[in-house]
Amino acid sequence: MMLNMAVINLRDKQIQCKIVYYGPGKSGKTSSLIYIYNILQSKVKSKMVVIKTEEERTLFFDFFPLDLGKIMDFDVRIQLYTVPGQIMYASTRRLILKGVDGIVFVADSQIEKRRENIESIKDLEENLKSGRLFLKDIPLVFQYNKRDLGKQGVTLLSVQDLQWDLNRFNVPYFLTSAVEGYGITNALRTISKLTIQYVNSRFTRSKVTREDIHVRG
Ligand SMILES: Nc1nc2c(ncn2[C@@H]2O[C@H](COP(=O)(O)OP(=O)(O)O)[C@@H](O)[C@H]2O)c(=O)[nH]1
Ligand SMILES: [Mg+2]
Repeated sequence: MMLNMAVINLRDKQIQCKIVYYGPGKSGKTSSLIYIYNILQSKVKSKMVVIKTEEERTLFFDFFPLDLGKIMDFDVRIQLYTVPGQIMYASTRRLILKGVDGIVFVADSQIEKRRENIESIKDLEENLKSGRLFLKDIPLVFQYNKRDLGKQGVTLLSVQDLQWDLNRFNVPYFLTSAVEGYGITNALRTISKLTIQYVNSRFTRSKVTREDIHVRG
């Protein structure tokens, strides 16, 4: 059996976990990652890689969450990815979800984005299913983003509406602004903890054999 999960690097004694920022186009996924990249600087291991398409920036980088503990005896390295939201990039979204260990769903709080948020969470579930994964099994948190727009007179979805529409499994949610920079680190910290627990329990519960591990190095 191939475990569809974290990569172990035996030489460096690292386990690499993958967290994907998912959501509709323009909800603030890239902005959230850029914000995180800037505040994490000292812990960031790699350069940010930007995959620029005509309309969107998709990117990833990794960092060491040094204060969140180890998995077994291994150092944890977390990779953060965003997906492109546009319809034309459906295959890219599926690809980026391969081997996902945790998800931050970035919803756009603007009232006119209600349908797009709902469609995006359905799209997420379907894309996971095509990789034989189920949303209920994977660590997940929500960012209800762009809360700052309320001050500018933009009508926002209420937390209740967002919860009702999106958060079927009642996982943690955070009111965030990628522009003003609040809520985002809390969301990251929570998903990092949940992801480390999840990877840990999967490694310790299953009898891991060599084929289960994508050995690098
Ligand atoms: N007011 C406000 N604008 C935001 C926020 N997050 C992102 N944006 C803006 O929304 C647009 C799309 O953001 P981007 O991060 O590229 O969205 P992505 O498609 O989900 O990656 C950009 O113009 C951002 O500046 C937020 O929290 N508040
Ligand atoms: Mg983007």
